[in-house]
Order: sequence, then structure tokens, then C-alpha cells
Amino acid sequence: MGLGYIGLPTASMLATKGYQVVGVDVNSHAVETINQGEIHIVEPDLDLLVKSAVHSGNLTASLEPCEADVYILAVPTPFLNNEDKSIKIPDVSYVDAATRSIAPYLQEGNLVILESTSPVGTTEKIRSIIAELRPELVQPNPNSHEPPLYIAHCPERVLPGHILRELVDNDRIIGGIDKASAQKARDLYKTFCNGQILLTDSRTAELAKLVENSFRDVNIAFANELSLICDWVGINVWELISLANRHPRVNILQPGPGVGGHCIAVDPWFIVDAAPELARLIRTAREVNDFKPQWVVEKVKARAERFKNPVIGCLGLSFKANIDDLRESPALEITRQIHKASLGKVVVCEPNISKAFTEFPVQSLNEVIQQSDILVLLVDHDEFKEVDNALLKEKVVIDTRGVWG
Ligand code: SAJ
Repeated sequence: MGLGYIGLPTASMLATKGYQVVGVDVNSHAVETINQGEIHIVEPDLDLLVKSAVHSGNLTASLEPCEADVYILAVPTPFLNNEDKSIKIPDVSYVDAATRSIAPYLQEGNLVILESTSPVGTTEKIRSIIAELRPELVQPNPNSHEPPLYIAHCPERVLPGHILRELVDNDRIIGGIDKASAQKARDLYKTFCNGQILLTDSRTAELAKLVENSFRDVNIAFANELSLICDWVGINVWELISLANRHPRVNILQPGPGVGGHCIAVDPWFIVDAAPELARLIRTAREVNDFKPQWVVEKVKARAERFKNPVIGCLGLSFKANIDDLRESPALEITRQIHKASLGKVVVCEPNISKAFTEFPVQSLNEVIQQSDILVLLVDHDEFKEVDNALLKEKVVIDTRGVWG
């Protein structure tokens, strides 16, 4: 259920291991594209895997669920679109809808797995929904040690850009609604996963996933806070971090223009929502990282004021290096804000994206460098690392990633 960045690689991986897989999605374009052996999202080598899965006859895509032995839910878990943007509440309505849509097809002995990153208690909620719609499937059978239905949470942990490798090599956490469910899910994952499979209960698995992304967010926030302090006192933050990291027990991450993507900027809020009074550090880290784009825009404004109608070149729009993904991208947000502030002419280079933007022209790296008075480096794409320093001599450079030293 769900043929996005997690569902589609998982479905095609299982299909190439010999399982008969029906991938279900509400997006008819995605279903049609996949049934032609093609993909609707960008991820290295996924096109080859999907092609081979579809051509083998083991993977078909459909708008409707059907009877199966195993159901894997890999649907989005975004925020609720509430008025007050400072309060972020998880929206599990897609999990709810997916559970309701499979309920009529469920049979005794089936396994239901939730892969979506979810607030603590969501797997139990799946059981409650099934109890409401199919009460016979949650009543223990007095003549059997096995539950009538197996339900587990196996959070996805793959890194966009490396999904296929990490799907196979990463360790997996499986949290069962009971022990039998965790063991049943392990049998499935061990057919394609080379990493260790670690069993626990569903609530611990849910929180483990949220904690992994929050750990990274808190550590990036530390680096981003250092970048503000260093700018204030006139010290190169990247040199500082590389020196401090020579200590055997220090490993500071890299500052940047903010934290983007659909995971790290979202998941910590699920913990804050569950324990608002207690998750003080986690909330502050979110606030520190969310403030960074605004800080970069202010820097650009301060430099632009010294020019009359400057050309401002923004390098990179995606949320991180060498991908085309724009979701929650601080680089895109900064570029849009610079454009909105009417500081001068904005030109952009994004080597991974061919689509046009209405607000600003997207040009080649050389064109952008040549005409810009101010260069704002926002993403550490490989192409930008190759730029000859001599070309930057006459420019005002705002390097948010420490690429040019
Ligand atoms: N970033 C920094 N400094 C750093 C590292 C990252 O500013 O030192 C920024 C990036 O530029 C980007 C953002 O953080 O804007 C997130 O990038 P990322 O590469 O750290 O992570 P994602 O969002 O691509 O994937 C994360 C991964 N989680 C962890 O590494 C703990 C991945 O394993 C998860 O599966 C994924 O979230 C997910 O789907 O939850």
C-alpha cells in the first residue's frame, strides 16, 4: 500500500526475490507508469529494478487492494494542515485509510506491516481499526498459540539517493504487536535484508525511528548554531569543526543553509507532539535548524545593500547534494525569499533539475558565475566543488556549505 520512495523499492525488491507482489496506490499516473515497467520518482537504479520486477510478471500495480498473505503499508505520515503553523501535529489519516481499505480482504494468518514513520501507538491503532471492522481477526483462538492476525512495525531507514543499497544492507528493527508478529515479519525481511534484524515491541520500534532522525536533527542544529557563533566572532566554522573532530570522542556534523527533506525536518515534531513539556532539546533543535534559512537571507540582504541592482547567483535548489528532490528544501526557500525581497536580479544554477521555474531563470554554472556580483552557494553539489577559485575573486561569496573554504 503506497508506491512512493519506500513502497516502490520494497515492492520491486520482493518481486525480484520471487514473491507475487501487487503494488497499490491511489495515484493512477503512478500505477500506469509502473505497469509499463517505468518509474514516477527519481532514485538511482530504481528504474532497472522496477523494469525487471514488472517484466518478470511478479510485480503489478493497481488502484485497489486485493487478497494477499502479507500487507505492507508505506503511505505518507505528514503534518496536519492546521492554522497555527507553530504547532505541528502528525497526520496519520493515510495509515488509517490504508488500513480500512485492506480490512475487507484480511484473512486469518495474514501479516500486516507498517513501514511508514509513525507516532508512538500507530501500530496499536491499526489493530484497533481492524478490531472495529473485523473483530473476529483480533480475538485470540483458545486452541492455538498463534494470533489470528500478525501486526508489526518495521520502520524504513533508507537514505534517499542510496535506497537500494541500504534496503539490503541496513539493520532492521521490527516491533511486533506481540512476539509472534515480530517473528513472522522477520521471516519476510530476511529474504532480502543482509543486515541484522532486531526484534522488539511496536511502540519501541516506532520511537526508535523517530529518535534516529531526531538524533541527526539535534546534531545538525549544534553545527548550525556553531556557524552563527563563528560568524559573529569571525572564525571559519568548517576549520573549527574539522579541528574539534580530531578529538577521539567528538564528531560534529556539518552546518548548512537549514535542514530539508521529508524526514529529518518532520519526524522530531512527532516526539514533541507526544511529550511537549519534556522534548525541550528536540524542539529547540528544530527551531535552530528552521531559523537558518532566514539567517542566510538576512546575510544576503546585508551584502546586496552595498550594490545598486546586483545580480545574485544562487547555486543549488535541492534539499541536499547530488539529488533533484525539492521537498522542504531550504535552498529553494532561500532563493524564493531573495527573489521576493527584490534585492536585484536573481539567477539560479541547479545541475540536477531541468524543469523551469516561473520566478527566476535556471542557467548553466558558467553563466551564473560570470554575471553574478553575489554568489550564494546553497547545496554542495559535485559540480560546484570543481569551480576554479580564480573565477570567484571579484565576487561577494556567501558559502553556506563550506565548499569553497
Ligand atoms: N544536513 C546538514 N548537515 C549534515 C547532514 C545533513 O545540514 O551534516 C542536511 C542535509 O543537507 C539535508 C538534511 O540535513 O537538508 C537531511 O539530509 P540527510 O542526508 O541527513 O537525511 P535524509 O533526510 O536524506 O534521510 C534521513 C536518514 N536518517 C538518518 O540518517 C538518521 C535516512 O536514513 C532515513 O531513512 C530518512 O531520513 C527517512 O526516510 O526517515
